[in-house]
Amino acid sequence: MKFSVSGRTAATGVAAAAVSTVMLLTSGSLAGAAPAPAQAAAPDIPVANVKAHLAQLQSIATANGGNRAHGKAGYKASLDYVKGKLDAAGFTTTVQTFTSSGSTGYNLIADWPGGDTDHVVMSGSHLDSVSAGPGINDNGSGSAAVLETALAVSRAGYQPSKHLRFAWWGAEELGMVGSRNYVNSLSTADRSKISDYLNFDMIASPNPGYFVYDDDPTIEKTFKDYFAGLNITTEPDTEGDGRSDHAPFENAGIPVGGLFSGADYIKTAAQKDAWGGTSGKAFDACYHRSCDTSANIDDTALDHNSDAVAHAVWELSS
Ligand code: DTR
Ligand code: CA
Ligand code: ZN
Ligand code: ZN
Repeated sequence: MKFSVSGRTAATGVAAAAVSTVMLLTSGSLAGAAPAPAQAAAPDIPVANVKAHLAQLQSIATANGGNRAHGKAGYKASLDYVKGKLDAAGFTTTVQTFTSSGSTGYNLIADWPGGDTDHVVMSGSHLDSVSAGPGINDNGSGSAAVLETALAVSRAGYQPSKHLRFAWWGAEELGMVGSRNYVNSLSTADRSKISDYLNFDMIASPNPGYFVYDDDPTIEKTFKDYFAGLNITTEPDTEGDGRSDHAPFENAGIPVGGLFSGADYIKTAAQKDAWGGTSGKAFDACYHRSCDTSANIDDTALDHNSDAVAHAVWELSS
């Protein structure tokens, strides 16, 4: 695995010992106000901002053969878009490369300077789509929510006690390839420094459910308490066990959690009573299809889940 730091490729030898290669603090002014105290509550995440990122990802797919899949131009263009926003906001970004199915894959890692690097709260989402379509819900929604949360950290000048790291994974659709490469590239010591890994993969399904990963109990409670405060019922995400980028972290013994709004499973009558929408229909009928476009998004679910991402990041890192 190679590491490219802010456009320069730091050709390294064996990846295993190189995970903490030189990370060049990127230029770019911090847009935030005076640093926010660690215990401050998370800000509201403007859903309009999240939707603007989704519009950009849709445009990128449209301009690149209709998808943002691993090994295609649309994926790298998506990564360049996200990286540009983060570099401008003062993050230290690193692009990790790997090879899968004969093509180069890319992970984007963004570290927010400050905080105790022996205790890292990490949030991630896969940025790739399937080749059948633009992947706006799967998983532009998670990628855009994590991006806007990172930008909110910058705007707030947030300085939590723990270190914040954000990631956008390549080649999840090929079997969590990018995230597995990242975890495998970490030394045992660096793995042990990640106190929480939060995963967001499909969080704006058009017929949404509100599912919370039932893996680490502290992370699960953080999300469940947040939604309880909104009087929104949640259910444990049992569908997704082992099916997204939290799996390599969990297999390495790292506490994981996350949110999910549903895929091709069918919403029951009881779930319709709790969440609205349509029973007897899939949570996302465009899952892995060409119709997973900007029109395939429920704005309310996107808003609530984006705010929940920020809440958990603030809560777990303070
Ligand atoms: N977002 C899916 C992986 C996934 C996560 N949770 C579930 C539940 C049911 C089906 C699939 C999934 C993907 O990237 O393919
Ligand atoms: Ca919001
Ligand atoms: Zn998928
Ligand atoms: Zn996905």
